[in-house]
Amino acid sequence: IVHVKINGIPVEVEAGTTILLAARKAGVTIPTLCYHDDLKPFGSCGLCIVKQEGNAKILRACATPAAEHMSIITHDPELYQVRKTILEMILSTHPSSCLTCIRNGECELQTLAAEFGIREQPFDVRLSDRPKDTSSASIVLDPEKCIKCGRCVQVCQDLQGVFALEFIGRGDGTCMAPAAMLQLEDSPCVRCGQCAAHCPVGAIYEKDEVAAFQEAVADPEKQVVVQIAPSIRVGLSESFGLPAGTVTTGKIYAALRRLGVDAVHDTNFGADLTIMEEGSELVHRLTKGGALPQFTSCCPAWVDYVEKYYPDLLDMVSSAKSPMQMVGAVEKTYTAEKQNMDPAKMYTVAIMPCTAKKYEAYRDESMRSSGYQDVDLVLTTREFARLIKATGIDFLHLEEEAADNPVGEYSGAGTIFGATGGVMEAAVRTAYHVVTGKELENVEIESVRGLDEIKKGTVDFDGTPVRVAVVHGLSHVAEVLDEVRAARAEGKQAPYEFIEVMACRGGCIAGGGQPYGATDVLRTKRAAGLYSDDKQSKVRCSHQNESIKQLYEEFLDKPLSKKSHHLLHTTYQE
Ligand code: HC0
Ligand code: SF4
Repeated sequence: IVHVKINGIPVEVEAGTTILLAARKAGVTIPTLCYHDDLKPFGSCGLCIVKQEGNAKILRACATPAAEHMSIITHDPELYQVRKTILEMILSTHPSSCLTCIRNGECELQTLAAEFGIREQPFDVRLSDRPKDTSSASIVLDPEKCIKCGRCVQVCQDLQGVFALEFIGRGDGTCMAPAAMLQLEDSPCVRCGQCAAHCPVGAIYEKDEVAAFQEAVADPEKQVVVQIAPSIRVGLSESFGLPAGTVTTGKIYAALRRLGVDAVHDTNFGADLTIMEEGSELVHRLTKGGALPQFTSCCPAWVDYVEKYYPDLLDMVSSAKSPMQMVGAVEKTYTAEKQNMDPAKMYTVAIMPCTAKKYEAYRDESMRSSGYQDVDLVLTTREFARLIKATGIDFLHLEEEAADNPVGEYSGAGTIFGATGGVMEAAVRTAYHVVTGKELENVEIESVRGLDEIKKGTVDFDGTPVRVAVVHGLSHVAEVLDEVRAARAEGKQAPYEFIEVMACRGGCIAGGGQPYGATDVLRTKRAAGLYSDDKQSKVRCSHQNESIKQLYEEFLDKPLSKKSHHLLHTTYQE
């Protein structure tokens, strides 16, 4: 324990705590632009400078540990002036086009410029002339807006282990871009969008497709059918000022109807369906033979990663499509048939916490199994929030409504897909039943919950141990993949039967398209929202979802049937 004073306020912190975090504990906010709770201090912006009483040295609060009896001054007229000058210098290389920027109202630089009352530009303005990179289906890179804070590079390299982005050039000409100035689409980018979620300004952002949604709704020839991902119900609330973790499912359904859509569906139904297919696939591999361990396949950034970096393990990736793609395929076949809709006129939209889902919808591999593009459009949570606001919907006061069945019914297992470990927990609830014929007494599998990077456990299937692992944050997956690869090279099976991988830290609740500002505190609250929703559900296992049972009876026959394979399974690119 270390005792320090922040502007005279005594605080106690653990040894090694930075001055920045000690100040937070004292209720003092030190301005920063490059610092982010998820990342190692980088010290590039210089805004967090503070003074130590009795010492003329200026310290960077983000990177300096608080030492015993330190007395720190975080704010005084001189520090104010230095910070203001730093901001003015940053603004001299940043366009003032806030009104037309996607981050307008949500930009960390804009907020600081407002707080410091910057009214004029004392320095010559020098803007980058590098063009925007719009090559990716998921994200846009705008070098002109880049303030060179380095967050995106750290996210891409350290948090995700992808190395698509790096610092290029020196001095004034420095920018963040793929190596060799490749276009994003030609780089190793897996489109997870974590760079966009961590960018403090509008230099990297989701591809905005709100206009396509509005056009579809206005087109009398189109029947717009919308599904919402598990994490939307817990993420959107923050865009409307509600506390993190607030679940707003019923209001979201109501908002969609006000937006003029023709049917309201839920990806959670698809999550239940995925469990039926993926769980049966696991049981098939365990009992009839097949590559083990089996990996989950619902995260498109993870699929992209394994295709690019570990193609030799692709036979271990479940062939089940993601819930989003399953819902799209079911909507344009089963639902169309049942509700007398013309699939050619159906326009299927998915509201997702994820930028990679935009790319997944356009993948060639069997994503047109209905005969049409199964999912026509993907909007992120942030786009959806803008759309609701722009339509004048008073979201907070909407009466809750229900989704349209059958693709609106779901179990609690479907809901928890959005948090790391959720797919595994949902799969175990059902696989246990398939293998033993019994129901789990306690469906809550605590060992796979929480933010530990690699979670391992063994589940007892009536005497048969099933070894599972859960990984989130792509930089941690290599450790597990290397273990699996090494075992295979020796002709053995790595010590797991089933492995869940989610590219984003915390899972989809903190996806690249969710409201800004995710930290572990927020991730825990969002996950808690999903787990409490599950707890309140009457049906908690995918195989108990009546609409899923009906879908098999009326249409698919059984999991892994010929029709299921055609509509609900896919292949991968080596
Ligand atoms: Fe996810 Fe999904 S849980 S990937 O993390 O599996 O995006 O929320 O919609 O498809 O269900 C994202 C979230 C989904 C899918 C589901 C899965
Ligand atoms: Fe998208 Fe979820 Fe994967 Fe992140 S973890 S890339 S939000 S599917």
